[in-house]
Amino acid sequence: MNKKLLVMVVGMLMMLLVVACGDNNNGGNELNNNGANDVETNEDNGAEEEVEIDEEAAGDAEFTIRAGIGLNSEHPQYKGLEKFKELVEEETDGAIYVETYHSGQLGDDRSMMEALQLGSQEVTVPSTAPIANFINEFSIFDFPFLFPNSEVADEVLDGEVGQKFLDMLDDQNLKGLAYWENGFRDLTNSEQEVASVEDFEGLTIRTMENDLHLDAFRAMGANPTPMAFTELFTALQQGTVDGQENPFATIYLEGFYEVQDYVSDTHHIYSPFVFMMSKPFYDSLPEDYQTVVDEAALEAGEYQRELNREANDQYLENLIEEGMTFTEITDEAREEMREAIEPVLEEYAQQIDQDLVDEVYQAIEDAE
Ligand code: KDG
Repeated sequence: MNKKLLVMVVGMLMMLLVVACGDNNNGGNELNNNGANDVETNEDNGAEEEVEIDEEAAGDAEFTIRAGIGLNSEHPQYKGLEKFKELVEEETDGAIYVETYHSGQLGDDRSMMEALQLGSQEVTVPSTAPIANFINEFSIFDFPFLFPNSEVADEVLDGEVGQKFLDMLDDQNLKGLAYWENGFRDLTNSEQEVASVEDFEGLTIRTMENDLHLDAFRAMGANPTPMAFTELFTALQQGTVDGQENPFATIYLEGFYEVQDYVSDTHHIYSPFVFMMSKPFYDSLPEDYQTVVDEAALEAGEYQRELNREANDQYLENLIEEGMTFTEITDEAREEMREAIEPVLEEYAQQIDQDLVDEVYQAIEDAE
Protein backbone atom coordinates (compact mmCIF):
# COMPACT_ATOMS: atom_id res chain seq x y z
CA MET A 1 0.00 0.00 0.00
CA ASN A 2 1.50 3.37 -0.91
CA LYS A 3 1.86 6.14 1.69
CA LYS A 4 -1.00 8.31 0.36
CA LEU A 5 -3.44 5.39 0.40
CA LEU A 6 -2.35 4.46 3.91
CA VAL A 7 -3.02 8.01 5.18
CA MET A 8 -6.49 7.92 3.54
CA VAL A 9 -7.38 4.56 5.11
CA VAL A 10 -6.20 5.66 8.58
CA GLY A 11 -8.20 8.90 8.18
CA MET A 12 -11.36 7.03 7.27
CA LEU A 13 -10.93 4.65 10.18
CA MET A 14 -10.59 7.59 12.57
CA MET A 15 -13.75 9.17 11.18
CA LEU A 16 -15.65 5.92 11.67
CA LEU A 17 -14.38 5.74 15.24
CA VAL A 18 -15.60 9.27 16.03
CA VAL A 19 -19.07 8.50 14.59
CA ALA A 20 -19.30 5.23 16.53
CA CYS A 21 -18.32 6.91 19.82
CA GLY A 22 -20.89 9.63 19.25
CA ASP A 23 -23.64 7.02 18.83
CA ASN A 24 -22.63 5.18 21.93
CA ASN A 25 -23.03 8.17 24.16
CA ASN A 26 -25.63 7.23 26.80
CA GLY A 27 -25.88 3.64 25.66
CA GLY A 28 -27.49 4.26 22.29
CA ASN A 29 -30.72 5.94 23.43
CA GLU A 30 -31.86 8.94 25.40
CA LEU A 31 -31.03 7.37 28.71
CA ASN A 32 -30.82 10.64 30.57
CA ASN A 33 -34.19 11.80 29.38
CA ASN A 34 -35.90 11.16 32.70
CA GLY A 35 -39.38 9.69 32.51
CA ALA A 36 -39.83 10.46 28.83
CA ASN A 37 -42.47 8.23 27.27
CA ASP A 38 -40.86 8.10 23.88
CA VAL A 39 -37.55 6.57 24.87
CA GLU A 40 -36.94 3.38 22.93
CA THR A 41 -36.18 0.15 24.72
CA ASN A 42 -32.53 -0.82 24.36
CA GLU A 43 -32.04 -3.23 21.52
CA ASP A 44 -29.43 -5.11 23.44
CA ASN A 45 -30.68 -5.79 26.92
CA GLY A 46 -27.74 -7.82 28.07
CA ALA A 47 -25.11 -6.23 30.31
CA GLU A 48 -25.28 -2.52 29.58
CA GLU A 49 -22.54 0.03 29.47
CA GLU A 50 -22.50 2.07 32.63
CA VAL A 51 -25.13 4.81 32.37
CA GLU A 52 -23.72 8.28 32.72
CA ILE A 53 -25.25 10.31 35.51
CA ASP A 54 -27.01 13.48 34.38
CA GLU A 55 -24.64 15.84 36.23
CA GLU A 56 -26.73 18.92 35.54
CA ALA A 57 -29.89 17.43 37.02
CA ALA A 58 -27.97 15.90 39.91
CA GLY A 59 -26.68 19.38 40.81
CA ASP A 60 -24.94 19.41 44.19
CA ALA A 61 -26.20 16.01 45.26
CA GLU A 62 -23.69 13.91 47.19
CA PHE A 63 -25.14 10.64 45.90
CA THR A 64 -27.03 9.65 42.76
CA ILE A 65 -29.29 6.62 42.54
CA ARG A 66 -29.92 5.24 39.07
CA ALA A 67 -33.19 3.30 39.45
CA GLY A 68 -34.42 1.20 36.52
CA ILE A 69 -37.36 -1.11 35.84
CA GLY A 70 -38.66 -3.16 32.92
CA LEU A 71 -42.23 -1.86 32.72
CA ASN A 72 -43.26 1.42 31.13
CA SER A 73 -43.87 4.84 32.63
CA GLU A 74 -47.65 4.32 32.84
CA HIS A 75 -47.33 1.30 35.10
CA PRO A 76 -47.88 1.57 38.90
CA GLN A 77 -44.36 0.18 39.27
CA TYR A 78 -42.94 3.35 37.72
CA LYS A 79 -45.30 5.57 39.76
CA GLY A 80 -43.87 3.82 42.81
CA LEU A 81 -40.36 4.61 41.66
CA GLU A 82 -41.32 8.27 41.23
CA LYS A 83 -42.71 8.24 44.77
CA PHE A 84 -39.42 6.79 46.02
CA LYS A 85 -37.56 9.60 44.24
CA GLU A 86 -39.82 12.25 45.76
CA LEU A 87 -39.46 10.88 49.30
CA VAL A 88 -35.69 10.39 49.17
CA GLU A 89 -34.92 13.77 47.62
CA GLU A 90 -37.22 15.53 50.08
CA GLU A 91 -35.93 13.71 53.16
CA THR A 92 -32.27 14.31 52.29
CA ASP A 93 -32.79 17.90 51.09
CA GLY A 94 -31.47 16.89 47.71
CA ALA A 95 -28.29 15.24 49.04
CA ILE A 96 -29.44 12.08 47.28
CA TYR A 97 -30.63 12.53 43.70
CA VAL A 98 -32.70 9.75 42.10
CA GLU A 99 -32.70 9.18 38.33
CA THR A 100 -35.59 6.96 37.22
CA TYR A 101 -35.63 4.75 34.12
CA HIS A 102 -38.47 2.61 32.76
CA SER A 103 -39.17 0.25 29.81
CA GLY A 104 -35.90 -1.64 30.21
CA GLN A 105 -33.88 1.46 29.33
CA LEU A 106 -31.13 0.13 31.61
CA GLY A 107 -31.60 -3.51 30.60
CA ASP A 108 -33.78 -6.44 31.65
CA ASP A 109 -34.30 -7.70 35.20
CA ARG A 110 -31.29 -10.00 35.15
CA SER A 111 -28.80 -7.54 33.65
CA MET A 112 -29.96 -4.77 36.00
CA MET A 113 -29.36 -7.07 38.97
CA GLU A 114 -25.89 -7.77 37.62
CA ALA A 115 -25.29 -4.02 37.28
CA LEU A 116 -26.29 -3.61 40.94
CA GLN A 117 -23.78 -6.27 41.94
CA LEU A 118 -21.08 -4.43 40.03
CA GLY A 119 -22.13 -1.06 41.42
CA SER A 120 -22.83 0.48 38.00
CA GLN A 121 -26.55 0.92 38.85
CA GLU A 122 -28.06 1.46 42.28
CA VAL A 123 -31.70 0.31 42.27
CA THR A 124 -33.96 -2.12 40.42
CA VAL A 125 -37.30 -3.78 41.20
CA PRO A 126 -37.45 -7.21 39.52
CA SER A 127 -40.08 -9.90 39.87
CA THR A 128 -39.06 -12.75 42.17
CA ALA A 129 -38.86 -15.20 39.21
CA PRO A 130 -35.59 -13.89 37.72
CA ILE A 131 -34.13 -13.50 41.23
CA ALA A 132 -34.24 -17.29 41.48
CA ASN A 133 -31.39 -17.40 38.96
CA PHE A 134 -29.24 -15.81 41.66
CA ILE A 135 -30.85 -17.39 44.74
CA ASN A 136 -32.67 -20.65 44.12
CA GLU A 137 -34.87 -20.23 47.22
CA PHE A 138 -36.73 -17.31 45.65
CA SER A 139 -38.53 -19.80 43.38
CA ILE A 140 -40.74 -20.66 46.34
CA PHE A 141 -42.63 -17.38 45.95
CA ASP A 142 -43.40 -18.39 42.36
CA PHE A 143 -45.06 -21.68 43.28
CA PRO A 144 -48.33 -21.54 41.32
CA PHE A 145 -51.43 -20.98 43.46
CA LEU A 146 -49.29 -20.29 46.56
CA PHE A 147 -50.88 -17.09 47.83
CA PRO A 148 -54.71 -17.09 48.03
CA ASN A 149 -54.93 -13.28 47.86
CA SER A 150 -52.76 -10.19 48.02
CA GLU A 151 -53.53 -9.45 51.68
CA VAL A 152 -52.08 -12.79 52.75
CA ALA A 153 -49.11 -12.17 50.43
CA ASP A 154 -48.52 -8.80 52.15
CA GLU A 155 -48.56 -10.36 55.58
CA VAL A 156 -46.12 -13.12 54.69
CA LEU A 157 -43.78 -10.97 52.62
CA ASP A 158 -43.75 -8.06 55.07
CA GLY A 159 -43.24 -10.41 58.00
CA GLU A 160 -40.37 -12.55 59.28
CA VAL A 161 -40.42 -15.00 56.38
CA GLY A 162 -40.21 -12.24 53.79
CA GLN A 163 -37.32 -10.65 55.67
CA LYS A 164 -35.47 -13.97 55.74
CA PHE A 165 -35.51 -14.01 51.94
CA LEU A 166 -34.46 -10.35 51.65
CA ASP A 167 -31.48 -11.13 53.89
CA MET A 168 -30.39 -13.88 51.48
CA LEU A 169 -29.68 -11.17 48.90
CA ASP A 170 -26.75 -9.87 50.99
CA ASP A 171 -24.53 -12.74 49.85
CA GLN A 172 -25.13 -11.67 46.26
CA ASN A 173 -23.92 -8.12 46.93
CA LEU A 174 -27.55 -6.94 46.84
CA LYS A 175 -29.60 -5.25 49.52
CA GLY A 176 -33.30 -6.17 49.58
CA LEU A 177 -35.33 -3.31 51.01
CA ALA A 178 -39.01 -4.06 50.38
CA TYR A 179 -41.59 -6.09 48.53
CA TRP A 180 -43.71 -4.32 45.98
CA GLU A 181 -46.40 -5.94 43.85
CA ASN A 182 -46.45 -7.16 40.28
CA GLY A 183 -49.65 -9.09 40.94
CA PHE A 184 -51.64 -12.16 39.97
CA ARG A 185 -50.57 -13.38 36.56
CA ASP A 186 -53.16 -14.10 33.85
CA LEU A 187 -52.86 -15.78 30.49
CA THR A 188 -53.27 -14.19 27.06
CA ASN A 189 -52.84 -15.75 23.63
CA SER A 190 -53.66 -15.25 19.99
CA GLU A 191 -54.94 -18.77 19.20
CA GLN A 192 -57.96 -19.81 21.26
CA GLU A 193 -59.98 -19.35 24.43
CA VAL A 194 -58.32 -21.01 27.41
CA ALA A 195 -60.91 -22.22 29.91
CA SER A 196 -59.34 -25.42 31.24
CA VAL A 197 -56.01 -27.16 31.58
CA GLU A 198 -56.66 -29.06 28.29
CA ASP A 199 -56.66 -25.76 26.40
CA PHE A 200 -52.99 -25.17 27.20
CA GLU A 201 -52.05 -28.11 24.96
CA GLY A 202 -49.51 -27.06 22.35
CA LEU A 203 -49.65 -23.31 23.02
CA THR A 204 -46.25 -21.65 22.86
CA ILE A 205 -46.13 -19.39 25.88
CA ARG A 206 -43.43 -16.92 26.81
CA THR A 207 -42.50 -17.22 30.48
CA MET A 208 -40.07 -15.32 32.62
CA GLU A 209 -36.57 -16.75 32.78
CA ASN A 210 -37.23 -19.23 35.57
CA ASP A 211 -37.10 -23.05 35.50
CA LEU A 212 -40.10 -23.52 37.75
CA HIS A 213 -42.27 -21.38 35.46
CA LEU A 214 -41.12 -23.47 32.50
CA ASP A 215 -41.80 -26.80 34.22
CA ALA A 216 -45.21 -25.67 35.50
CA PHE A 217 -46.33 -24.69 31.99
CA ARG A 218 -44.97 -27.94 30.57
CA ALA A 219 -46.96 -29.84 33.19
CA MET A 220 -50.11 -28.15 31.89
CA GLY A 221 -49.30 -29.24 28.33
CA ALA A 222 -48.03 -25.91 27.01
CA ASN A 223 -44.83 -25.33 25.14
CA PRO A 224 -43.12 -22.59 27.19
CA THR A 225 -40.16 -20.51 26.12
CA PRO A 226 -38.20 -18.21 28.45
CA MET A 227 -37.62 -14.64 27.34
CA ALA A 228 -36.71 -11.27 28.85
CA PHE A 229 -39.65 -8.89 29.15
CA THR A 230 -37.96 -6.38 26.87
CA GLU A 231 -38.31 -8.80 23.92
CA LEU A 232 -41.87 -9.82 24.60
CA PHE A 233 -43.99 -7.37 22.62
CA THR A 234 -42.08 -8.03 19.41
CA ALA A 235 -42.24 -11.79 19.97
CA LEU A 236 -46.02 -11.61 20.33
CA GLN A 237 -46.35 -9.29 17.35
CA GLN A 238 -44.25 -11.50 15.11
CA GLY A 239 -45.96 -14.68 16.32
CA THR A 240 -42.73 -16.15 17.70
CA VAL A 241 -44.92 -17.19 20.65
CA ASP A 242 -48.71 -17.62 20.84
CA GLY A 243 -49.10 -16.12 24.26
CA GLN A 244 -47.73 -14.84 27.52
CA GLU A 245 -48.81 -14.37 31.11
CA ASN A 246 -48.77 -11.18 33.16
CA PRO A 247 -51.10 -9.21 35.41
CA PHE A 248 -53.94 -7.23 33.74
CA ALA A 249 -52.08 -3.96 34.44
CA THR A 250 -49.14 -5.03 32.30
CA ILE A 251 -51.31 -6.60 29.59
CA TYR A 252 -53.21 -3.34 29.23
CA LEU A 253 -50.53 -0.73 29.82
CA GLU A 254 -47.98 -2.44 27.59
CA GLY A 255 -50.57 -2.69 24.80
CA PHE A 256 -50.49 -6.48 24.53
CA TYR A 257 -54.18 -6.37 23.52
CA GLU A 258 -52.96 -5.06 20.16
CA VAL A 259 -51.30 -8.39 19.43
CA GLN A 260 -53.31 -10.85 21.57
CA ASP A 261 -56.98 -11.87 21.24
CA TYR A 262 -57.80 -13.99 24.29
CA VAL A 263 -57.41 -13.34 28.00
CA SER A 264 -58.22 -15.74 30.86
CA ASP A 265 -58.11 -14.90 34.58
CA THR A 266 -55.95 -17.90 35.43
CA HIS A 267 -54.39 -16.00 38.38
CA HIS A 268 -51.91 -18.88 38.42
CA ILE A 269 -49.04 -17.09 40.17
CA TYR A 270 -48.88 -14.15 42.53
CA SER A 271 -45.78 -12.31 41.43
CA PRO A 272 -44.05 -10.10 44.03
CA PHE A 273 -41.53 -7.43 43.11
CA VAL A 274 -38.41 -6.96 45.21
CA PHE A 275 -37.10 -3.44 45.62
CA MET A 276 -33.34 -3.88 45.83
CA MET A 277 -30.25 -1.74 45.99
CA SER A 278 -26.62 -2.31 45.13
CA LYS A 279 -25.08 -3.42 48.44
CA PRO A 280 -21.75 -1.62 47.94
CA PHE A 281 -23.74 1.56 47.31
CA TYR A 282 -26.05 1.00 50.31
CA ASP A 283 -23.04 0.35 52.54
CA SER A 284 -21.40 3.55 51.35
CA LEU A 285 -24.35 5.67 52.55
CA PRO A 286 -24.20 7.32 55.97
CA GLU A 287 -26.53 5.60 58.46
CA ASP A 288 -29.19 8.32 58.44
CA TYR A 289 -29.42 8.11 54.64
CA GLN A 290 -29.69 4.33 54.88
CA THR A 291 -32.73 4.86 57.11
CA VAL A 292 -34.18 7.28 54.57
CA VAL A 293 -33.90 4.79 51.70
CA ASP A 294 -35.19 1.91 53.89
CA GLU A 295 -38.30 3.87 54.79
CA ALA A 296 -38.84 5.36 51.36
CA ALA A 297 -38.70 1.90 49.72
CA LEU A 298 -41.42 0.71 52.11
CA GLU A 299 -43.61 3.80 51.83
CA ALA A 300 -43.34 3.94 48.06
CA GLY A 301 -44.16 0.22 48.06
CA GLU A 302 -47.39 0.77 49.97
CA TYR A 303 -48.35 3.45 47.48
CA GLN A 304 -47.43 1.21 44.54
CA ARG A 305 -49.45 -1.74 45.87
CA GLU A 306 -52.47 0.51 46.38
CA LEU A 307 -52.32 1.89 42.84
CA ASN A 308 -51.85 -1.60 41.44
CA ARG A 309 -54.90 -3.00 43.23
CA GLU A 310 -57.15 -0.02 42.71
CA ALA A 311 -57.07 -0.25 38.92
CA ASN A 312 -56.87 -4.00 38.41
CA ASP A 313 -60.56 -4.59 37.52
CA GLN A 314 -60.56 -1.48 35.37
CA TYR A 315 -57.63 -2.84 33.34
CA LEU A 316 -59.60 -6.02 32.60
CA GLU A 317 -62.59 -3.94 31.47
CA ASN A 318 -60.27 -1.93 29.25
CA LEU A 319 -58.94 -5.13 27.68
CA ILE A 320 -62.49 -6.26 26.89
CA GLU A 321 -63.29 -2.82 25.46
CA GLU A 322 -60.22 -3.11 23.28
CA GLY A 323 -61.74 -6.26 21.80
CA MET A 324 -60.14 -9.11 23.72
CA THR A 325 -62.28 -12.16 24.44
CA PHE A 326 -62.36 -12.73 28.19
CA THR A 327 -62.68 -16.25 29.61
CA GLU A 328 -63.45 -16.64 33.27
CA ILE A 329 -61.70 -19.58 34.91
CA THR A 330 -63.93 -21.61 37.23
CA ASP A 331 -62.70 -22.85 40.61
CA GLU A 332 -62.81 -26.43 39.28
CA ALA A 333 -60.69 -25.55 36.26
CA ARG A 334 -58.18 -23.78 38.48
CA GLU A 335 -58.07 -26.84 40.74
CA GLU A 336 -57.29 -29.04 37.71
CA MET A 337 -54.41 -26.74 36.80
CA ARG A 338 -53.13 -26.91 40.36
CA GLU A 339 -53.29 -30.73 40.29
CA ALA A 340 -51.37 -30.88 37.01
CA ILE A 341 -48.61 -28.74 38.53
CA GLU A 342 -48.51 -30.45 41.96
CA PRO A 343 -45.77 -33.03 41.09
CA VAL A 344 -43.54 -30.20 39.84
CA LEU A 345 -43.98 -28.35 43.13
CA GLU A 346 -43.14 -31.45 45.15
CA GLU A 347 -39.96 -31.91 43.14
CA TYR A 348 -38.93 -28.26 43.53
CA ALA A 349 -39.72 -28.22 47.25
CA GLN A 350 -37.31 -31.12 47.78
CA GLN A 351 -34.67 -29.71 45.53
CA ILE A 352 -34.82 -26.21 47.12
CA ASP A 353 -35.34 -26.91 50.82
CA GLN A 354 -38.42 -28.72 52.10
CA ASP A 355 -38.15 -27.08 55.55
CA LEU A 356 -38.07 -23.60 54.08
CA VAL A 357 -41.04 -24.41 51.81
CA ASP A 358 -42.95 -25.70 54.86
CA GLU A 359 -42.09 -22.49 56.71
CA VAL A 360 -43.62 -20.45 53.89
CA TYR A 361 -46.73 -22.71 53.80
CA GLN A 362 -47.09 -22.30 57.58
CA ALA A 363 -46.77 -18.51 57.39
CA ILE A 364 -49.49 -18.46 54.74
CA GLU A 365 -51.75 -20.62 56.88
CA ASP A 366 -51.15 -18.36 59.88
CA ALA A 367 -51.94 -15.28 57.81
CA GLU A 368 -55.18 -16.70 56.47
O1 KDG B 1 -39.84 -4.25 35.91
C1 KDG B 1 -40.25 -5.56 36.06
C2 KDG B 1 -40.31 -6.26 34.75
O2 KDG B 1 -39.04 -6.19 34.20
C3 KDG B 1 -40.69 -7.71 34.80
O3 KDG B 1 -40.37 -8.32 36.04
C4 KDG B 1 -42.14 -7.85 34.43
O4 KDG B 1 -43.52 -9.63 35.09
C5 KDG B 1 -42.67 -9.25 34.33
C6 KDG B 1 -42.27 -10.12 33.21
O5 KDG B 1 -43.15 -10.84 32.73
O6 KDG B 1 -41.11 -10.14 32.78
